[in-house]
Amino acid sequence: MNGNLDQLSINTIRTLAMDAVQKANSGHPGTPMALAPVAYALWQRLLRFDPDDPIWPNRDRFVLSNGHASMLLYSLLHLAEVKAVDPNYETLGQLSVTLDDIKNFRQLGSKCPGHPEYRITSGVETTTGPLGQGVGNSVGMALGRYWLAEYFNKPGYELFDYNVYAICGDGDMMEGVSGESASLAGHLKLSNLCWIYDNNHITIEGSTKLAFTEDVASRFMGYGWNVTRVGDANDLDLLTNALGCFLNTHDRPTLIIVDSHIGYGAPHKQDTREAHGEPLGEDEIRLAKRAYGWPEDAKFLVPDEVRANFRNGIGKRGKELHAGWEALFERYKKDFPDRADDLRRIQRRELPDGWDKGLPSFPADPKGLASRDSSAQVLNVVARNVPWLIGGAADLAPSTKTRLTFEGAGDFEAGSYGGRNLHFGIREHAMCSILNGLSLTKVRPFGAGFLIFSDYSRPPMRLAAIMEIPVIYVFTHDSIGVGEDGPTHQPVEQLASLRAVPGLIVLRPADANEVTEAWRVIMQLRHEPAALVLSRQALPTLDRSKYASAAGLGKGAYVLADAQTGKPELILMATGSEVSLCISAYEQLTAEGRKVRVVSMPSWEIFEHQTPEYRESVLPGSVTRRIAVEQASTMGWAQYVGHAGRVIGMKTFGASAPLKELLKKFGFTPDAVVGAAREMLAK
Ligand SMILES: Cc1ncc(C[n+]2csc(CCOP(=O)(O)OP(=O)(O)O)c2C)c(N)n1
Ligand SMILES: [Mg+2]
Repeated sequence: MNGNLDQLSINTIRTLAMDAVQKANSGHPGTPMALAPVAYALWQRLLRFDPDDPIWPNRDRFVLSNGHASMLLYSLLHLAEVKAVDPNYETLGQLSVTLDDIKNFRQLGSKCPGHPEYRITSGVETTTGPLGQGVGNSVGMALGRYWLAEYFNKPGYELFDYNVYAICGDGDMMEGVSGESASLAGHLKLSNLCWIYDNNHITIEGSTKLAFTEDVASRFMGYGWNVTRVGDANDLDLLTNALGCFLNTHDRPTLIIVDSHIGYGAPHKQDTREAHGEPLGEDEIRLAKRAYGWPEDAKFLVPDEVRANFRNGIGKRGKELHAGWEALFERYKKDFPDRADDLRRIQRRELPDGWDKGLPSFPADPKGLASRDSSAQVLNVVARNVPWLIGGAADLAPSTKTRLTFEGAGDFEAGSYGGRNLHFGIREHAMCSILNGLSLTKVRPFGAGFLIFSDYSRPPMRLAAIMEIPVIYVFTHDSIGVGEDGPTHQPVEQLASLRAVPGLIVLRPADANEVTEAWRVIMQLRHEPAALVLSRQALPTLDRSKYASAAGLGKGAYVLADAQTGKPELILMATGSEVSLCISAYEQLTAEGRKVRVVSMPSWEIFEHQTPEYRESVLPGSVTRRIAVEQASTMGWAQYVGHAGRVIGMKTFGASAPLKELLKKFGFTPDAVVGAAREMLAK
């Protein structure tokens, strides 16, 4: 009888997906139909997940990297009766995904948006849809478990031993980020990681013969993975054996290649590209239901015994495992109260007490230091105070100065997973995708590289912003200040493009003390990713007894220097290295009797969060003579300088030359700024 119950449950997943896509008149029915048995075997027989508490810290993670197959996940969340969690991490008792949500698939307000979205739907571990990201995230989640285990587990207290499962398709396999991530996962021997590859030979344009004929198994064996095959996606026992093989592999990640038939059971659409992304049509649905032995005219049918089946399967197992873990944690709390408190804070994205103690303040110094160097000092203090701040660079730690150098910081390596310095290799895309996975694991991750190569990281950065997770990016070598490396390494349009990402906080501090304040702001973010943009070259440390305190950075922009008396005639505004340039121009103009204000503007986004009154006090509407100075694309500055204003920025790529010559060539000298100001004042 159980065989029938399995089949009935699998067909419930299939028909819910078919019906939801048909009703929405858009979506992807074929892959949920094909993968229903795969996901069912995993969820019912193996997954350690408590539907009553989908954020239990040691739950197994399930990632649907082929996010277009979202109805597969929504059906599972509904049938397993996963409960909703509110933003305060409280479970609400109600279902995360109701049958009505499924009936409103892809409609405004439904918990079932087109692609799975973390934060919208409890039980969705990460937002997927951009192919390759989910599997990239899964590496971060797996890596995160190793780190958490080193930090929290004690003899007799195996608090963290969860596994990470990711289902992926041909598209995920083709995207480079999956290769980067898999390479690193193999190198690190993350044996808690299992990818299940839906080898259906179909993508949007048709057969994979068009563009994808590589030997995936060989490739993954080359990465150091354990590779196994399931020749029939409908064979639950084969699937269970393959998953067992994963569980018994302790020295490497596992790839299970599953041969499946997209649109399984639909007589005219199975194995076709049409099954990928179009509703099947009422007639075809009826025929597929007939093939499943399903009532042909029933819609959104969930037999009672199927609900009971999930309750007795994943529901019962998850509840027991979770209860066992909670009992263990109760004892842990008594034996290791500090660590237990750390875990509570991590889960709520809270900082430890004293997280900001010892933050450096820097004395005035006309020569100064590069903001990457001041950041190195601040980061090392913060990281000592916040044990779960971990990260690394894409092979650029010596250049980005992001290495944690204090005693005990250590390196995260295969077989030695307690270190806090990660080594991503030259894989910017995977790095940021992995950072998302780490952040979803709730440790506080940072990743570093050259600002120019933020372009290689944009897809996961964008997803961090969509998911509202506080990933930290440290981007150095932020302008033509790079000098001799030339235009390939000199960012121009990167600042504007990062500022264009909704929710991403971009900070470009002007000197060492602004760097300290920037880290103070970044560490307190709980729902926004932040990009800290730093210079390679030295920046003068401004004399804060003469100019305003760097604490103004907390408001995004602040009046750094002002007219000696009365209202300013002109405002100079800048970020980063150009702030001290504006200060030089200010001193000269002030000596000439001009009334000038300098506004340091390290973060547009934070400034935009301030009250209209504060913004008006910094940039009064009545002062229309305004000049912005930034070694970057001028795009976006018009909103601050207005019609009468001017922007001194980059209109072309840079060039390879010593910095001094570049500054002259591109007009970033005190004389050029003073000249522009005089011209404007003469009008
Ligand atoms: C990065 C990215 N590029 C393109 C797309 C558009 N897209 C969505 S699904 C898909 C085909 C995916 O094929 P496969 O992974 O084999 O999925 P299947 O049809 O087998 O479910 C494409 C190109 C996307 N979602 N993400
Ligand atoms: Mg495919």
